[in-house]
Amino acid sequence: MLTRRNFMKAGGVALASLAIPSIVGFGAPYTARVAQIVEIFMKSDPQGSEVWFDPIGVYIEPGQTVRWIVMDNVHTTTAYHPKNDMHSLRIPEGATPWDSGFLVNKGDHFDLTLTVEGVYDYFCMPHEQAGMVGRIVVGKPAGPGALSFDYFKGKPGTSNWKPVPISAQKAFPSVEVVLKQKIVRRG
Ligand SMILES: [Cu+2]
Repeated sequence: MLTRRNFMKAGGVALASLAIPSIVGFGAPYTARVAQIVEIFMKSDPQGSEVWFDPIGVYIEPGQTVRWIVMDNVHTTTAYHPKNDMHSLRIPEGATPWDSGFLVNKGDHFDLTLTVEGVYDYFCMPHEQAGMVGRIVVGKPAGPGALSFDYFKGKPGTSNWKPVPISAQKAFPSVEVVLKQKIVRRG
């Protein structure tokens, strides 16, 4: 029989290191906190002139799941990766790129579990030029997403990569701010 004491011996320490009270709130029971999914809402004003991810920056532990949810308008969550229409690489080299495709109806969502540590930059396909981008830091910040937007200039095999538009560059929260605040809302 698995007593509470044995359970704590078996997994208590590892579970404790995954708990992030600042993201999930202090009221949740211990076990619920460990499994918490971090939600990112995809928003728009009624005219569609203002569009954004809320929050725009999040910090998670390796193995945690992020869920993007449509509130208004039509959006995608798409990794900065050459496999996505030759966009420049801004997720860790060892990570799998994602593209949700169009999420159309309110409540439509896309889940992603991130295990490779590093910085993950992503955009919304129809709204990248409007600055609809976001940043996730998983564990230790590292990889291309932690570098400048033009880090690949002159490197072999990257001449057809699309740089992040200036309007979108300006929207990203810095890695430092994401690490400090854990959840970053649009300024
Ligand atoms: Cu969008």
